[in-house]
Amino acid sequence: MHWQLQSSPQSIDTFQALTRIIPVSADYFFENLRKRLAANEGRSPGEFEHSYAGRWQAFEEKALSSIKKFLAEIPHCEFSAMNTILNRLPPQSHVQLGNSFIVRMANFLGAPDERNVKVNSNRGTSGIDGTLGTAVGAALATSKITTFIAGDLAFFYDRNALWHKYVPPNLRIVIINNQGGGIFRILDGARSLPELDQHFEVEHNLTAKNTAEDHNLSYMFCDSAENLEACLSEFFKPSDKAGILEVHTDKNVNAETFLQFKSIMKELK
Ligand SMILES: Cc1ncc(C[n+]2csc(CCOP(=O)(O)OP(=O)(O)O)c2C)c(N)n1
Repeated sequence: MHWQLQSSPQSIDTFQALTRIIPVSADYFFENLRKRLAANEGRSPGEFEHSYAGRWQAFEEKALSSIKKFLAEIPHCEFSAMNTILNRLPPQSHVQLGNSFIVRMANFLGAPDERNVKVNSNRGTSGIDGTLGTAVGAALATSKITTFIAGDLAFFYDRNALWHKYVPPNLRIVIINNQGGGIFRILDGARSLPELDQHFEVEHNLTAKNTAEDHNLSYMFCDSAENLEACLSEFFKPSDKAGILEVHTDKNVNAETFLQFKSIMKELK
């Protein structure tokens, strides 16, 4: 069964598996579910809350400490770079995530709560098109630093979004450049196909340097953890123009590191 809790009656059935829409808020639903389940078993609602939330939190802590240990041991790669970037985002700033592996990494790692960062994304049906255009619009609608984080293909697909006179100075673009569609090197199925390099990953050697020059944006390049730290100290400073930070990573190291991460997470179960 797949129940959806939502106040609007409109059906959004992403996975084509919806069996019921319950038109109430999640808070209302869970509060009442807990009371009723407790009453059925002759227990107090507090007891229910305690055992479930406690188990969840214990598991969360276990996962967080494994992720922390893993991040401390891995070489420079997209996972470590993403973690560094998320942890250096200016407090109260806005983030716009590109699709493909970027949004998945952000989902695994999370932005630190204490930074109170607002995270947006065109998740939709995972299109890598149009995300830079959305980020430019989002940055125009606020004076806060708005950081767009995307893979190289998503960035290059949509670089014409910078071709006008209104690119705002609060926009920061981080490109994690693994020279192609890196996600296909880690997806089961695609990664073992003979067409992987040429037709899925579509390797290239572009950098964003010329695009930055074309549109008068500042440009930084880094390819190590040390460079990245140094660049980030400058990158988020207020400036009179938008900027691009390009982070190069090695596709094979990325794939190995992610598979290692996956096996660590599986062992947690
Ligand atoms: C408009 C569009 N075309 C094609 C795809 C298929 N696709 C999914 S991920 C991906 C590669 C994305 O590469 P990149 O943005 O560099 O991110 P990475 O996979 O390296 O994280 C492609 C082409 C898509 N999702 N959307």
